[in-house]
Amino acid sequence: MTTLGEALVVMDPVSRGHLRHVGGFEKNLGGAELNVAVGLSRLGHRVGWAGRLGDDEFGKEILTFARGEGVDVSGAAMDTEAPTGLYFKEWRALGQLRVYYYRAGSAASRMRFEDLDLEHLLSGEILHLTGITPALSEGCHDLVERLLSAANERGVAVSFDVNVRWKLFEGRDPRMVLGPLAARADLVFLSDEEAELLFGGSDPASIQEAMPGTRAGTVVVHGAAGAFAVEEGGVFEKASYPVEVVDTVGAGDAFVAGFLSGRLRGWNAEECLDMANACGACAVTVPGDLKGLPTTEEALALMRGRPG
Ligand code: KDG
Repeated sequence: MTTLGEALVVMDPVSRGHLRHVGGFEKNLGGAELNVAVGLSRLGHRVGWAGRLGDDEFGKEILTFARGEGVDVSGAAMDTEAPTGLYFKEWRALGQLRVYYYRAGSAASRMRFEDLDLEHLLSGEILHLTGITPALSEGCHDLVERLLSAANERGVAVSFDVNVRWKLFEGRDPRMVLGPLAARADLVFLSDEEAELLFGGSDPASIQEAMPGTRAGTVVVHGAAGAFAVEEGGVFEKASYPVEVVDTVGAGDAFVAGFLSGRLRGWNAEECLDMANACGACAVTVPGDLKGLPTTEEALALMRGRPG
């Protein structure tokens, strides 16, 4: 399976409070699609990540890290004229999270459909994309549209995590950009808020009503309490695993990795949801966007009631 998107350096503050009062940062890595790729690799799958990185220290760090995690990065391009993007997290009072992006004009925002190695990207059973990429630039929006068409034509299943990043949509309506893209994916992941935005409701009945207007065979809505999947065969629900929450950023990507892992193993929707919840639960117990992504053994231990 393959994925494409922007990988970022993540600056995690060493203390809570406004960033102007924070004395230092821990440098980590993230980017929704990279998180999913690393998650799938840890779960034992062959996965390729494609993207564009600055030909700088951070870009080299991301490549080295992804390779070390067993992710195929042969679809990654290096840009000598634009930097690798980064973002800072800020944990305000009461655990409220803010993010500050330094990714405008990044190497990834300069990705173009014409530069893609389509054979490589469409070589797997599933291509995973997110709503972050089309928000990066007009060129990236065009890339996602054309990549979706190519995957649809070739019969490669597209997984699409809506992942609305409001800050990237200033002055634009995310519904206009993300709605038509999500409608062309075979498997769609949404939070409650995103389901309200694109499907007009976050309950199974609203999803069931909206689904015939889309290509999706499976729509998954996930939140802190649990998740449900809507398919032709019905609605399947699974509650979350209760764990000590340390950092929720990246939990959605861990969930997606778990669900896709189930799919690649040929599991049914309930089993996929269970794996997804277990991966999400593991991820939130460790600080950082992708450090807590579990191995298969760790996820299965939680699912079998034996956290290891
Ligand atoms: O889902 C986690 C991601 O949001 C994070 O790793 C960074 O991709 C990112 C983004 O655009 O916010």
